[in-house]
Amino acid sequence: MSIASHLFQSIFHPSEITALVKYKFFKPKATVKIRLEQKQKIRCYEFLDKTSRSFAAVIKELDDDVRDAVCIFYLVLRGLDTIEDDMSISIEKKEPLLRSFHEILSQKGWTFTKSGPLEKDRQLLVEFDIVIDEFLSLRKEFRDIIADIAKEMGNGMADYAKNAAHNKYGVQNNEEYDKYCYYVAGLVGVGLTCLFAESGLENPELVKDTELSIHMGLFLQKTNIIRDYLEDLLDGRKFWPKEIWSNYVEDFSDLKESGYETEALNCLSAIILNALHHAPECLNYLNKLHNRSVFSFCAIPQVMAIATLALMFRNYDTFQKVVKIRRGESTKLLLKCTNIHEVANIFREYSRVIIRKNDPKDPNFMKISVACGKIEKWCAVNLPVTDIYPYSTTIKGDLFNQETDILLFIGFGLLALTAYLLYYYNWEHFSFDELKISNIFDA
Ligand code: D61
Ligand code: MG
Repeated sequence: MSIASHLFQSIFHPSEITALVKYKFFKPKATVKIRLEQKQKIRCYEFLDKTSRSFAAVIKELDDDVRDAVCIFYLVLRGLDTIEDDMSISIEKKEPLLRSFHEILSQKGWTFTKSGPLEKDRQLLVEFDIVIDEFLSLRKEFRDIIADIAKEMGNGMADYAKNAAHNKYGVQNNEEYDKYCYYVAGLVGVGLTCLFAESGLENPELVKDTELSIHMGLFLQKTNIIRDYLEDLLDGRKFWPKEIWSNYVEDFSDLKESGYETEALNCLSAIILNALHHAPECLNYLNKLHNRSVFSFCAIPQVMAIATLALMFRNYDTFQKVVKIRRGESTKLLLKCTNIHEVANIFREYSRVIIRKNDPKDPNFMKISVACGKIEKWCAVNLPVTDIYPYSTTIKGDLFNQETDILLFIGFGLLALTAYLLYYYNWEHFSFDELKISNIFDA
């Protein structure tokens, strides 16, 4: 989508328009300086852009000391996940590949060309020898952290992949749900904390608090799992635990069927409630960080996750398509993620969005109030009094506060631009073909 359509989506949210303009034209972009002869490293950063749009941006903003290690960590695990996700690879081939992936990392020249043709990241494995070379050029401490996580994750993924019941019936109970999320995302949090500590950017004490690192991953992964209900179901995967959905429907696929709207929305509340329990612990983790670049790197995905949960909450679209926050909204959040006060305020504002949408007829009404109350409490205990507003001022109702100024500013700006264009193009010879809105913004 072009910037013009992102601006259009935010037409009734002037602060988002300001954020989009600020981000596009005024924010200095991260420049990863790589010497031209370091062709393999350049290729790795190209892969990072190709395989992850959301994580690529935050990884590139990290300080030099840790950026390459995190980039390679990402590509290694994306490679592993591409094998895990590929339904065209038989379990006989998949299991040993997943279990030995940490050893493959030191086999120079190893590539994998047998991914299914539709696998979106298959090229990464086709050129995996490049990732291996870059992995081997990292210092030993970083290599050990990455290999240890790949070993545990690969074995965890293999256990699930060969579990026939898991493949047929999906995740059964909440314990299994947490365990699966631990392998695929909690461990990423653990590995990242080790990389930050090893690079000297963060306090090594953080490594000891493994549970906090795990919560960071679980909050992100569970948000993805909730959001991807339909996509995963169509691919034959069921990550929502049966312990939750069986309270509402007989069959997991009923959630999307007409006639089950109330059950679906109540079930959605239950699974969002489960994810919300991680939120205060994520704030605890973020509160312990010192380095500015590490902080933004960790906080941005978390803030996007709580915004996505708030958008999905009691929103039936979740069962019909992939619900996404507007680009303007995500850009606004991204620009705000500079310190714990801003981030905690964002968490609190979205928890208030959830509270506003909460329905007394929902069986989880009380539990949701309590979970949101815990976020409020975190803020009350940890933020200075000056940060506590009685009511949200920046997310809802934004047309009637300080943002009216911004709206006026943009209105006048557009008026001035139109006047200038009319003058420039000479009104008498004016032809609409020459004025392509998208070109103006893309320039
Ligand atoms: C701080 C900052 C970022 C964090 C964090 C703490 C803790 C955990 C995570 C990021 C990981 C969150 C994963 C959420 C997205 N889920 C997936 O990508 C699923 O695959 C999981 C296995 C591969 C993990 C790859 C990964 C992801 C993010 C990273 C990273 C590695 C390394 C460094 C930084 C961020 C999902 O993938 C679907 C897909 O193909 O897109 C799946 O298969 O379930
Ligand atoms: Mg996967």
